[in-house]
Amino acid sequence: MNAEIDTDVVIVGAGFAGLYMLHSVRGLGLNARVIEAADDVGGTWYWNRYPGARCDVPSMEYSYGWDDDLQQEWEWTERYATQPEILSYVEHVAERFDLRRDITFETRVVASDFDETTDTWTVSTDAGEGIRCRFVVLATGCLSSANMPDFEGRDDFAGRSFHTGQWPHEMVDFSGRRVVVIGTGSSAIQSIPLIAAEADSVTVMQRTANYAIPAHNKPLDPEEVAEIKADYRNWREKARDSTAAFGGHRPRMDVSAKAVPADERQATFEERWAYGGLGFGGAFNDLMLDQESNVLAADFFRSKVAEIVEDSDLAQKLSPQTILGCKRICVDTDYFATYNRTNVSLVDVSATPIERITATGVVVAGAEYEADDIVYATGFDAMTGTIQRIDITGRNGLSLKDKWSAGPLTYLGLGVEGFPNLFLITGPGSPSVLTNMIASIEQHVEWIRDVIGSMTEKGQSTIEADGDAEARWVEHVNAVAGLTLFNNCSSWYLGANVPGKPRVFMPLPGFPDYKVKCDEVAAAGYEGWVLA
Ligand code: FAD
Ligand code: N01
Repeated sequence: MNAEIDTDVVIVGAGFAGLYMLHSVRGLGLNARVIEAADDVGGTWYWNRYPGARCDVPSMEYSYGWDDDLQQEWEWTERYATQPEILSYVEHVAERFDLRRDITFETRVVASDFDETTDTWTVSTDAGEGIRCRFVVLATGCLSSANMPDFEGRDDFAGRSFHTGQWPHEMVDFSGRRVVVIGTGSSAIQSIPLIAAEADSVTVMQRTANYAIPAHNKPLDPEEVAEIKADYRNWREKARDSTAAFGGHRPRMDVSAKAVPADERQATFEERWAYGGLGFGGAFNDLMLDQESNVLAADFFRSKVAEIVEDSDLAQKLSPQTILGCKRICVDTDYFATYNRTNVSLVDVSATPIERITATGVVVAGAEYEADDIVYATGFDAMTGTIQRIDITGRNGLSLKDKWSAGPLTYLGLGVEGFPNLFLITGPGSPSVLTNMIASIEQHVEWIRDVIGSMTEKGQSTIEADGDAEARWVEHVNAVAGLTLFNNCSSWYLGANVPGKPRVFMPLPGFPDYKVKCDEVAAAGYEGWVLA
């Protein structure tokens, strides 16, 4: 059965997930090779260098918790770290744990084929290499394939074009330029205020108005940091007990928005708004479960937009009418106030979509908006897009693309029937993008590490999701999503941002229950998995 292998594990991707996976595999005494398309580590934080890019999960939480010396020694400077600071943290980790020696950069994995006669995978790269291994771990990221709308004439544009997720490494100077920004998601909301402060003019093309809560970003208070570091491990544990695996020290109010008097409700929303950040969504326990409660929060939000934006027509256009939180809530610094500037204007492209791009601008409803630069803040082919760009063939010639043609099917978001020894980190069917992703990544890496360790100890050669367990899991994920309001908008969680993509709610709400389930599965001898 055993064939010659080049390495025990091939890990695809060198972001937070791939790096911790590599370190963990080494800890088992096994070999691993990481293949990374970029020329260095960092993943998201390598690619997304647009102005204003920063995390919206507080830095003290948006960082690894698996090495106490690391978390004690690293000093974050702000409540929400900037992209350069997060990237230098990831680079520090790579250096500190000597990770780069097992990473092949500037190389893309294009295919992976399972050989049933030897129970091995051959991972093929665009450099023409075929790497034979026992296990493959896809640490390819949920938001790592840019969604570039196929506008007619896109390539005719004579100015500069940028996608926020593929931003150049050198500084981009917008001074004196007329800039069109397409999109109003998190990337746009972070970058628009900074671009507007520099550019001659900014024209924002908005298809759907969005919810953004003020960040109230600030330097970290050394006393607060010391307090957290004095008990960092427990502090992180507490965070992992909350729905989104962060903010555990400021939990969701355990009461319905409808159950409290209006003045109390208003005070709670005000307090959450003043504190800032994603915790606004946890003001009450039913904002994502009950439409009426959601409207109460959305009305409060719209009143804030009306307070900030001086032009009432503009405030109206910028006020979302969708379910709050149905698309990922954004966290901003001066986003709405930026529309009070005289050099910023908004074009509504919901009823009249962008018609085409010309050499000199963007055409909407027959009018051309002239531009020197176009910024595509149009998001990602999320969660499945990057995986589906690799030709993965499992047992009996089964291709993952075919298996997922109507939407992703997984067991626990960690594995897929027909694809033995192939693991996904933060795969569809797991909480992933609904959480502090570092927490989700660590939970997955540790689960995968433990199962590989256990198999190696017992001399087992394959693990594969059982078909019935997978079917039941997919049903469970759909049922949980069905209890929420998440299905009520055109979000990337549903694949709705990419034309032709199947509409299936991909992540699973609720980190703590999920984590318990994964632990129970492992404790029961990997229930729902077939080990051979
Ligand atoms: P990634 O960081 O995406 O890394 C995947 C790597 O795999 C990439 O480097 C890619 O080049 C490589 N790769 C993919 N396919 C191949 C292939 N075929 N061959 C070779 N290499 C390949 N999450 C939060 O929880 N909080 C936040 O505040 C937050 N902010 C974000 C801000 C931005 C701008 C974006 C885009 C995302 C943000 N996220 C945030 C989500 C973020 O993606 C995760 O937190 C985390 O960084 C993901 O790490 P990862 O290692 O799983 O994936
Ligand atoms: O992408 P998005 P993003 N014509 O998909 C519009 C994380 N992140 O890069 O809403 C016109 O959210 C699209 O319109 P609509 C975070 O998880 C975090 O901003 O589909 N417009 C939307 O407005 C986030 O959710 C941070 O109608 C088109 C925008 O483009 C995820 O990454 C920062 C269009 C895309 O928004 C993705 O965020 C950045 C078209 N054809 C990212 N196609 C933090 O703050 C798309 N759009 C931590």
